[in-house]
Amino acid sequence: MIKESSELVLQSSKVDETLKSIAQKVFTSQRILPSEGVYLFEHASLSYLGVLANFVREQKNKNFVYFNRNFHIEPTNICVYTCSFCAYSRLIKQREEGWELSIDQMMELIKKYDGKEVTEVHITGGVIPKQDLNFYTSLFRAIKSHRPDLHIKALTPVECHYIFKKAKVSYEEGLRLLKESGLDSMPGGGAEIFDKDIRDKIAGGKCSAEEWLKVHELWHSMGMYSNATMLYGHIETFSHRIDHLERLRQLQDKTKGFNAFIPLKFRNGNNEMSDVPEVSVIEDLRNYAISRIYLDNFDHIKSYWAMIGRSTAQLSLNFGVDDMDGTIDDTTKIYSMAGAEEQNPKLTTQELVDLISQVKRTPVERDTLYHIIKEYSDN
Ligand code: V47
Ligand code: SF4
Repeated sequence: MIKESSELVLQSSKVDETLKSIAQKVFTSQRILPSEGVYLFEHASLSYLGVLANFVREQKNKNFVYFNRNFHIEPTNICVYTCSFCAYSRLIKQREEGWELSIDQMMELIKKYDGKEVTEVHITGGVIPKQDLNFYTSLFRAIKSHRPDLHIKALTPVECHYIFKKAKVSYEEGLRLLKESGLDSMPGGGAEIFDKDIRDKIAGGKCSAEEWLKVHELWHSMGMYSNATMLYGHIETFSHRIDHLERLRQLQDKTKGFNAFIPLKFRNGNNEMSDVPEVSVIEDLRNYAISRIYLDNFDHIKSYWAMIGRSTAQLSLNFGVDDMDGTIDDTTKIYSMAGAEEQNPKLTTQELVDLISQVKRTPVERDTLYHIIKEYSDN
């Protein structure tokens, strides 16, 4: 009889005892320790990680791979911060390449989708004084009064921290005002890497790890949901990655408010870290797999195809990933400016369905909160 891959993994004589004991934990749904997470990064082969991550993915999401119909609005690409990995931050010196959208201009973008089946607008970008708390509450009200069904996923703790401080309101009060004006959920950006030394080096000046986590915790305590990200593959070590995942896992234990975790591969185009080489696709897949294994309390791991490219995103579906983000419709510039393969990120629903079907998974269109809109079972 052909053996299950999980049995083969446990019986293989070529695999060391620590890896076998980690596999035993994963196959019996026990949580792995931070030291075991680091061990996986240092010692496990890609195929070994694939078997473990696939097991966890299947337990949580069966054969489903999710996507949604969304578009982005980036209100500005000018920023008071100067994160060294960001292709936007250089623009403060070169303002002629910058844009600053008014509420009316953003409403024009929203109106372009009138009559189209999109379910989510993702709004995030640089941070500038003009786009303050009042600006965002007015924007969200305008969107909701034009199109109440459109889910607004907007603003990271980086933007919240800045606009709340400027408006002299507490995090609690600021989040309450955003929720009242129509904010539905929060994207995962701005997390970068939580370790203080590395964060100070690459993203110094913006909100701290503790502040990022606090904003999400308070948002969750209001019954609201959000995502989490990790920027990897630059100057961090494997221990820094596990430290990041551990802090997310602890907060998720407390609140259960995170929907998805999205690893973001550092891209080195047009930024101050262009001398730092990008990691390989193998490393991307290993990182997806270990994230899936480690974050046992996150339902979804997303590969953001606009940043990683559609081929790697498709491959990642064999390494723990169950979500491919959305159609995007060529509405985001932050990755194309940083050198990502996808210079005009746009996929039709059919193209997403095909990418997912090709790896023999069931494509499922979802809304932002993972309610199923349509299952494409015939593909
Ligand atoms: O916080 C900026 C990252 C993030 C680079 O929640 C870079 O569904 C790599 O968070 N190389 C913003 N990454 C995007 C983001 C996101 C994207 C898609 C979906 C969701 C979601 C969230 O982009 C920033 C930063 O970590 N970033 N520059 C770069 N050169
Ligand atoms: Fe500004 Fe965000 Fe870029 Fe940092 S990553 S410079 S906060 S836009």
